[in-house]
Amino acid sequence: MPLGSTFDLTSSLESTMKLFTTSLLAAALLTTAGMAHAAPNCTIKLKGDDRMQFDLKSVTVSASCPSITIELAHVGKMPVQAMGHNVVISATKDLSTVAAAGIKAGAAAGYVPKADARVLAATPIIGGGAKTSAKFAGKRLKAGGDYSFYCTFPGHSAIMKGKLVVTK
Ligand SMILES: [Cu+2]
Repeated sequence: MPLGSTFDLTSSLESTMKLFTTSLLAAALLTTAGMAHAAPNCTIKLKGDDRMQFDLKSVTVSASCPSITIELAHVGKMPVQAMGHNVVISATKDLSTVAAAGIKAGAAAGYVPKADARVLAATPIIGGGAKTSAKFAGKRLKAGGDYSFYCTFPGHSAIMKGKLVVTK
């Protein structure tokens, strides 16, 4: 049927145009997402609670940040002696040895080994209701490296830990 084929041709042209428009839209969206992604995150914001938990399992920061700020809020009520929390950053491979060295360093040292090159950053230990922070240079991290954040209060690092993803 000649009439039918004409109709089909128009219809297929229309769908080609629609597809083209959709592709353009998708490309524009991808570009926007790409730009948003490029804005570097220079803050590690974590909450610790009385259940020995951090609120995040993964945080992404950029190695290009001149300074990265760790912000820790203890949203629990328990005292620092019973449920103290801090945030320590190291290569993931050093997590267990740094945590062990922290326990050895003791409460007076905030459970962080002093002058230890494996420790890339560490906040003080805080109890329920308190907040603390620490800063370190982004250049201490390598994009694509395998890093972790964790709490070195005795017994906490097995659960209170997460992945620090580092972008360029
Ligand atoms: Cu802790």
